[in-house]
Amino acid sequence: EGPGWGVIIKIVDVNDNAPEIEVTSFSNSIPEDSRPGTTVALISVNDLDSGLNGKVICSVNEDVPFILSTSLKDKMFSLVTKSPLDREKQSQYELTITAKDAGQPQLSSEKTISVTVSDVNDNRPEFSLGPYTFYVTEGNNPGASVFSVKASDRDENDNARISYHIIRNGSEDNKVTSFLNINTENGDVLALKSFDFETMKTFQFQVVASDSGTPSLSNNNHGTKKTPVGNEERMSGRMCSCCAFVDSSLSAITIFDL
Ligand SMILES: [Ca+2]
Ligand SMILES: [Ca+2]
Ligand SMILES: [Ca+2]
Ligand SMILES: [Ca+2]
Repeated sequence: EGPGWGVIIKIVDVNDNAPEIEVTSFSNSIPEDSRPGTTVALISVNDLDSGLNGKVICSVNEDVPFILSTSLKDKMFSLVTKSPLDREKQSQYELTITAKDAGQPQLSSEKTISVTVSDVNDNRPEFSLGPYTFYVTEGNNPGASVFSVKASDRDENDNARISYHIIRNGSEDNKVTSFLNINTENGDVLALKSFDFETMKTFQFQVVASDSGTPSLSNNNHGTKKTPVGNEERMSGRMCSCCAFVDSSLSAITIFDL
C-alpha cells in the first residue's frame, strides 16, 4: 500500500461580483441655505468578493456641489453638500454615484439620485422701473387708475408673492397720498379725486412692495435690513414683524394743464 494522495483544494477568488450600492436615509429636498457639509444621503456599498476584488471605491460626478465623504463605518459613505446652493441658479441636481472595486478586471456599478433645492426667501422684491414718473392731465376721472407700478421677486410661491402699499406718514405729503389708493395685488394706483393743475403741478410719494415670505430664524438677519435708509427704513421696521422682504420706489406725478 503506497502513500495516499493528499489533495489540497485552494479556491482562488475571482472577481465576479460588482459592488452593490444602497442609498439609505435620503432627503430628496434640501433648502438652498443649507451649509456646506449638510448630509443629503447615506450610501452603503457591498461587494461579495474578497481581497482587492471586494475593495470598493465610491465617487460622485464632479460637476455638482456635492461630495461623498467616508464615514467611520467601513463601506459607508455620506453624500454632503460641498458649496453653497442657490435655488435661483439651479433647483435640481442629478447625482450619479459610482462604486468600483479594485479587482482584475475591475467591476463597477452606478446609481442616480435626484436632489431638489427648495426655496428660501433670500431675494427681496425689486421694482422693474423706478423711480417712476407719470404724467396725468388734470380733470382725470376720480376713482380711475392713473398708472401702475410693478415689482418682481426671484423666489417662488409666498416668498415671491408681492403686495403693494403707499407709504403714508404724518408729514405734509400725507395730504397728497390720502387721495391716492393702490391695488395691493397688481400695483394699480387710483386717484380718488380729480387733479387740479392750478392747485398742484407735481408731487412725489413712495410705493413699497413686500413679499409674503417667512424666513427662518437662521436667515432672519439678512432680511429687511438691506433696505435703504429714509422712509423705507421706517417702513421696513414695520414690515419686519411679518418677516417679509421689502423694496420701495419713489414715484412722481406731474399734472398737465387741460
Ligand atoms: Ca468585486
Ligand atoms: Ca437664492
Ligand atoms: Ca430663494
Ligand atoms: Ca422674496
